[in-house]
Amino acid sequence: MKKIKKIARNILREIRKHNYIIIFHHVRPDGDCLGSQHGLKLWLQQKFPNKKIYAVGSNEELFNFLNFKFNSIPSDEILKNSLGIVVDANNIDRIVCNELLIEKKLNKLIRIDHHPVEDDFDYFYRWVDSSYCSSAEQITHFIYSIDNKPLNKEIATFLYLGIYTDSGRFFYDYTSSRTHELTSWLFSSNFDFFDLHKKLSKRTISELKLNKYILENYKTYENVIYCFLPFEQIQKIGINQSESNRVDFLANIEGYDIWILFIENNDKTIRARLRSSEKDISILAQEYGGGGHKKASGALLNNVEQIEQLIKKASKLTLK
Ligand SMILES: [Mn+2]
Repeated sequence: MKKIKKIARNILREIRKHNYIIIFHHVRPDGDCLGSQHGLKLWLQQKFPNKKIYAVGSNEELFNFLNFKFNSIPSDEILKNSLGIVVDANNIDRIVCNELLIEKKLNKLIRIDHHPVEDDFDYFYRWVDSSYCSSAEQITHFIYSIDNKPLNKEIATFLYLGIYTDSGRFFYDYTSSRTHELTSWLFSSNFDFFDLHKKLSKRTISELKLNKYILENYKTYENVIYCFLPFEQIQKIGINQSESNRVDFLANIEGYDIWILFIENNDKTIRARLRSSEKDISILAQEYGGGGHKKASGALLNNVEQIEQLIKKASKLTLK
């Protein structure tokens, strides 16, 4: 508790100094970066009604049933005087609206992230801690350490979205007693978690078709199970790129502790979604221009030939 108080003090000090705060999310958004961004935005707006809090970017149609309110890009004058907060992201090319950071230069920039990855930007302050299941858990902890009375329902919903989705519904091993304690506190706001669960569980016919394709076309190599999803298939099934990201269809098959989905892009490059139940696949992902968590990483391949190469390397990974 002592540590979080210190971190919160450091972040709060910078927030207090700035009248404008701009919160950024990462490319190909997910529940965690969006939930963190909008939960933090609404809380800051409530706590500091005289400040102007901006959420920049887009939810790209994701979780449209939630009321994401994005702001347009503020003027150069405002940008110059503002504090930027990057949530759930590290490298500059992973941040949406990064041109604001590269060209315009905000006054100061803070990174709040649970990815154990070094970044390549001149952050004024970093709170990077991979013991958190999600950035939303960090934001929740930050808020709780400042003010632990029940949140308003909308803020609780956003933060819970991030925790629930990034922890794999409290499945992954970085789900901790702290995760549950903070979630318990979120529940005290009486937000409608059941309604959210139902909406998050909805599946479409396109997803069913995608599942069918994967079930019919998966391959195995030693302990690796994988599937290649050609771009023309994605189009045929009628799903967008982010919906096609369903590596979980290959998860937890006995005898296969690594599962990978390869998704071909329009330009023939291939996004690889790597998962593992035991081994650290993040280093392999880094070799292929990606990274992420030990057991959940992403990479970008230049061509189909690299698939076989990556699979062979994956099969040789050992427990460390
Ligand atoms: Mn995350």
